[in-house]
Amino acid sequence: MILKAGPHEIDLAAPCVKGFLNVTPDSFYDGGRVGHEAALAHARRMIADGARIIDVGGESTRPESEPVDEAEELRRVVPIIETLARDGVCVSVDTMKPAVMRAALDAGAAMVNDVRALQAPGAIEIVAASAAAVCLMHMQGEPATMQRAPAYANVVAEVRAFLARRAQACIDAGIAADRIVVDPGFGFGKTLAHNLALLRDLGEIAGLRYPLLVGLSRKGMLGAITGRHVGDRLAGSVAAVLAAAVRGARILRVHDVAATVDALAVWNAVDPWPSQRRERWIDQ
Ligand code: 9MG
Repeated sequence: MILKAGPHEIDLAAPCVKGFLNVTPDSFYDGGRVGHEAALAHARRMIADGARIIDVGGESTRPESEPVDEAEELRRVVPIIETLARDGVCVSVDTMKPAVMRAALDAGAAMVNDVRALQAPGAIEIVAASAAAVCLMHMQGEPATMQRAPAYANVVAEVRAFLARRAQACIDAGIAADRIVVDPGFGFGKTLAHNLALLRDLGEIAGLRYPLLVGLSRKGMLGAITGRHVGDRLAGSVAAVLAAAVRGARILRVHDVAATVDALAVWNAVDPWPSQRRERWIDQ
């Protein structure tokens, strides 16, 4: 399975890691050189640790987060994307805004990570007019309110059907299937029970046959299971990544690149991809 992302061809025969860089005030952003250099240093560290893709985001999508205006988001992400893309890094832009997608693609981004799955007017056309890959994520509701009362009749079936519809909309708009990635959106309008059902039955989503991306890193569901604060969720995150990988996840979006790459390498050495066992998970 090869993912085409601009000039990059990413071999997903074994799962790979997408490290993320939040250029937001609570992380690297200070509006000046210091923040810029620190963000670049962190991205380069993640690449050295084995990340295949760097996801750059300038607006938080955490529950209850406040929106950021377009000009500010552009100021945060474009200079970082330009520098990393010039260095040959496969850069993804994490944004919900079509204008930010367009500017990021012009700056060299090779992938768009959209928690709204390109549903904003104009978004799908912008990606279709480029050679970039896209990650289509499922979210119920809006970041500001999505965790207040999430509800589904059958979470796995509903998420799967949504992702199938959005992938088909992309294909209809001219985005080739080998540029499409799908993601169930852990924590985006989901209770712990919903998240666990999705993780348990992730093979259903992998069965769509698009590369499956999963973001579980240090999320609230791991805090709910372990009782640990976000800073102490590394072991839980690595365990969750392995549970996802064994069920067919091909791209793992994480904070902790080195630990995740090592865990995947050990697992892959024991149970090389694609194994008969994993194909069975997906076909179930
Ligand atoms: C931006 N963002 C936060 N969590 C995410 C997840 O699980 N997947 C994707 N694609 N993006 C996410």
